[in-house]
Amino acid sequence: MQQRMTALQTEALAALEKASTPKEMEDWRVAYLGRKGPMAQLLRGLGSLEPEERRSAGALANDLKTLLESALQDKQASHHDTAAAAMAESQRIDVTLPGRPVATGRLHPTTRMLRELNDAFGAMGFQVIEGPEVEWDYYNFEALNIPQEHPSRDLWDTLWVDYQTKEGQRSMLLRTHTSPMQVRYMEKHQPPIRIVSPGKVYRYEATDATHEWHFFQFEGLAIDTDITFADLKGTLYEFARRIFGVDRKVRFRCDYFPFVEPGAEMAIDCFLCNGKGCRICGESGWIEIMGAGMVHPKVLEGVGYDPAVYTGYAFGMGVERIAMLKYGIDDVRHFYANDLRFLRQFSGTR
Ligand code: FA5
Repeated sequence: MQQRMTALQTEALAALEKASTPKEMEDWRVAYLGRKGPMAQLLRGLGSLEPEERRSAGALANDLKTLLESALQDKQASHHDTAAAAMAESQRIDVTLPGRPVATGRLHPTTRMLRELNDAFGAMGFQVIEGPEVEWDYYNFEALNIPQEHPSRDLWDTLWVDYQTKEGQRSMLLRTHTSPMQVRYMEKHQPPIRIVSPGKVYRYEATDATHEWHFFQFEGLAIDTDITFADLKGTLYEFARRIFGVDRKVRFRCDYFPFVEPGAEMAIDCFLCNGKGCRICGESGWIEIMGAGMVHPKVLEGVGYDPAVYTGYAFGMGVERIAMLKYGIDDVRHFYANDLRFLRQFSGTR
């Protein structure tokens, strides 16, 4: 019996020596320590021995079993250490290397300008509201006193969005200005009203240094009893002072918009030539930044307000034009050309 055990020990340890992968070690365990293996057979064979012999042989067999089990454990542990060391070596991280800089995002100049405008008018008591870019003809034109076939529709070259319904083809449009928000808001609210509405607008027109085919406008509307043109001018002077500082010159001139009466255009002296006349300002010395005026009685009646009781003013400015004046940008087409060299000059993140 003892000889069998010694032979088994020698053979098993020699076989374990050869096992080098976890799979081979597991195969070895099944072969030598498994239920059908020689160790199990040996233990079963103890039952046929005389009691005296059985006791000493049993102790030896248990010792052998413990020896083989711990030999396997040692082998598995040392394999694990070697594998971990190899992995640590192959995936080594050099903590002394300098880090890669993380690129910081910046706000687009239009976003910065919109936030400044919201802040300036917010401080003057205006509430900010937003509305849809795809709009009905009714809000973009009809309700603003611009009926079908009215020649003033030519002021805004329109991009149409046609779509099919069960009843046939219908048309919507990409709003040509933010003025539809005047009507949308007045329909749902009663005076007093003091709102501004920033948003994107689209026009089917050729581009140049001061004209894009899509740009942002910033609409303003105030309705109450006793609002006069002086309130409009006072508000816009205050806006110019807050955005451009006290030294900038402001000019109002008569202008025509079907939804205001009287109508005006506001211009700021050109940042590039300081009013002398250049390519940017079309040699006039002035850059037009907005249309404005007193809300037309027909627009008020259309939303159910009595023009004998309520008056109000409205204005709509070009946000990129304001940004051009404020930051000295000489071509509106830079804004959406996605040239990082241009965009990186605006470092603000607020
Ligand atoms: C309007 O769109 C009127 N809705 C403004 C208005 C509102 C008048 C309320 C009265 C009362 P206008 O088409 O002039 O008006 O555009 C307003 C401003 O948008 C212009 O002063 C200019 O600053 C800017 N703008 C107009 N066209 C372009 C363009 N193609 N590219 C960039 N900015 C433009």
